[in-house]
Amino acid sequence: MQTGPSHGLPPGFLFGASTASYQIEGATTEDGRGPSIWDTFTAEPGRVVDGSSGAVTCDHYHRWPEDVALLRRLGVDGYRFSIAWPRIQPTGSGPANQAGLDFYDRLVDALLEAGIAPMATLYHWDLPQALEDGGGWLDRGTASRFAEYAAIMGDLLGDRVAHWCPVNEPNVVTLNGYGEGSLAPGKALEFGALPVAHHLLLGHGLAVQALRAAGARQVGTATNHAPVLPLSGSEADVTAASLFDALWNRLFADPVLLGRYPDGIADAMPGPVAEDLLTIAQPLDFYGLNYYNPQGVRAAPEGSPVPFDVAAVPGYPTTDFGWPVAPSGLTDLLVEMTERYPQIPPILITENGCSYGMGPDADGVVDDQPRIDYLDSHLGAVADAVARGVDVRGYYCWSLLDNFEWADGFTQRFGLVHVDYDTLVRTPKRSFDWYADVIRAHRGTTA
Ligand code: GCO
Repeated sequence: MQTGPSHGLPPGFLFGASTASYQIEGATTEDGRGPSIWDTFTAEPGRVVDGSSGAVTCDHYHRWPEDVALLRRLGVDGYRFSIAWPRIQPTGSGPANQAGLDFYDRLVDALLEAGIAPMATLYHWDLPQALEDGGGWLDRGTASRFAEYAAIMGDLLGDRVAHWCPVNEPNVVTLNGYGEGSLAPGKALEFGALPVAHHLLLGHGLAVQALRAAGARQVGTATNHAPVLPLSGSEADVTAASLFDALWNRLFADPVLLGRYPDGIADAMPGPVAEDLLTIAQPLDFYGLNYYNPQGVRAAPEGSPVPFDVAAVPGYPTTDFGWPVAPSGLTDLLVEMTERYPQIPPILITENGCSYGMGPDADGVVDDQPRIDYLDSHLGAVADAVARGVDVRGYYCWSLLDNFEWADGFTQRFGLVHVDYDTLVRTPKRSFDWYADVIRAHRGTTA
């Protein structure tokens, strides 16, 4: 594992940071924004551990110039943000809301003026509630509405956004949003959620086509992937891990990269699956993947709704979120993806980061050395994968700002910048300065 200023990463390697609309923007009822499934979900008692929501969060909607200035100071090559569909189409269809278009138009121009390449995610989970009322991702029509929304954004930003990620983590939406219900829209359909995966994948393919038709430059993905490890060598655990790997990883990567579902899955999918797979398997300019940690799996007790239980892989230090710190898992994942999908396009790490809760000390310094260690080791893991022949072109740290962490509310802090949610004061952490130094050193050594 290489550490040091530039970690031995290749010339032209992109360093970035990531955020998402519902997690940082706030202003959820402003300028014509319609309600999303996360506005509904967070209003339901018990859904979010601290009872919070993204109603205000970082107030990025009003403070975006300050946040762009932070990105400029950080010196990133790229910035990944997401567009709130309910700001663009308040009910998920129909004419675009001009105030919503204007917000992202200004943000993108400010990023370009700062020399930062915008990476736009079209769907980072904030589905317009009106579409959920009509079936949401269980309904095939939502994939068509998504393509219409993609065309609107492609027409507006296609010539200025450098990278497009249509759908963020379709596996998390499927399994956690519709399968077991811990995330919006909070449905616990178990295997009944499989049509959601198909419609998200179909929406991805249709959106790629719409973005390309609008002149988009580089289109890819942002799928959460993890090495899946059986928690014992028992046949039951190995079988359970193989099933979870198929559902968490292959259910989404196989159709996009191979044009087919894993064995036994296609028959469970709705509609003209073979025809849809031709749409889903649009050629991509990059494969974006989000990595946090390997996933441990054991067989579930007899009679459980699904035959696997997931649990943290033991034997690693953990973040404040309890997630294993396993940089070698990132190297393993990148090598495995390249072996499983020999035609995979260049890879971008569209998310990687960690939750550590320290705030400003008496001197106003946020000493988050564990985050520095985490980022250092994971950049080294990327360099190790590159040294083993994997074509990784960039790394986007999750996240620029502390922000609303979904069902965990404000209890987890992933930011390079600390946010005081009472005053909304931003305080760059030591990891912010460290990352800025890494980026400068890399440019210096590879200019
Ligand atoms: C995800 C989402 C992010 C999360 C981050 C930490 O990967 O779940 O893309 O929105 O906030 O990953 O959980």
